[in-house]
Amino acid sequence: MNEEEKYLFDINGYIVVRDVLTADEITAANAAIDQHANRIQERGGELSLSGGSPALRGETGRGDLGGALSWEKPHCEPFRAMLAHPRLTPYMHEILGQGFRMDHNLGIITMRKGAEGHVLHGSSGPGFDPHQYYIFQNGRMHNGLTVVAWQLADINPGDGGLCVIPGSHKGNYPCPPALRRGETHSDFIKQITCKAGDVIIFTEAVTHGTLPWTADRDRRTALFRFSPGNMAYANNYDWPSSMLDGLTPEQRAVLEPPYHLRLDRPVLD
Ligand SMILES: O=C(O)CCC(=O)C(=O)O
Repeated sequence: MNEEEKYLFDINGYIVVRDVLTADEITAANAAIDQHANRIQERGGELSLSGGSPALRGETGRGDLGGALSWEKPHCEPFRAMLAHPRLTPYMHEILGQGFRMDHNLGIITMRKGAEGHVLHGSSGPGFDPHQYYIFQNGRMHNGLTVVAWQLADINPGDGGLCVIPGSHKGNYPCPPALRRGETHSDFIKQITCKAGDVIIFTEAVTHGTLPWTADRDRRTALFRFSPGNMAYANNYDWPSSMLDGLTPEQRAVLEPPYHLRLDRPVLD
């Protein structure tokens, strides 16, 4: 992570790393999703994410697809390769520190044309959230829960998808409810555009959400959440053997439970 990227992450709370996946890798990941498309669960009713906001309303819910790290070979492989990807590891070391770990299991987000958005949320002020934070101390940043979102389809201006209020990870006042619902000051809400193969990394402290999906092509994002190696947000890190079997030592290192580096925690090169 170079000085320019550190600067951008520090002021915005997110960064886009371009062209991480090759065309073949994108094709393989999408083929794996196609193969399991009958397991996509579209949110509706109480699981709706738009909070009744007219600005975020849609005709369908967001599609969620889990379990990809346990899928049969070759379909698990494109996603397992994202766990400890050599292009991403230097960013994770800078943002989360050595020994970083997967905190929440991988979730694939799909959105069809007309899918609703998601109310903005984030964990900056007024209180300090000891699991999801952004602080800068002793010449470097320290982050709690951090999202790594792999894009498997293009996201062009106006399509919708992930949006953030840049810089809000340093906010001290609560985000006003109407702003969280996308109903006021929408010029401060930035849609993050990218190409298939790009990766967006953002701190859970930055206020973020989802804009309704308007493109004919489906949105497809493989979303991981990572924490520093000493801590956990989620209450489960007893990963099933179907997920662990056949992993490389590097991929397995990222699935270690939380504990101190000093206790022989495996560290990626
Ligand atoms: O649409 C996105 O990428 C944001 C998802 C999100 O913030 C969440 O699921 O909590």
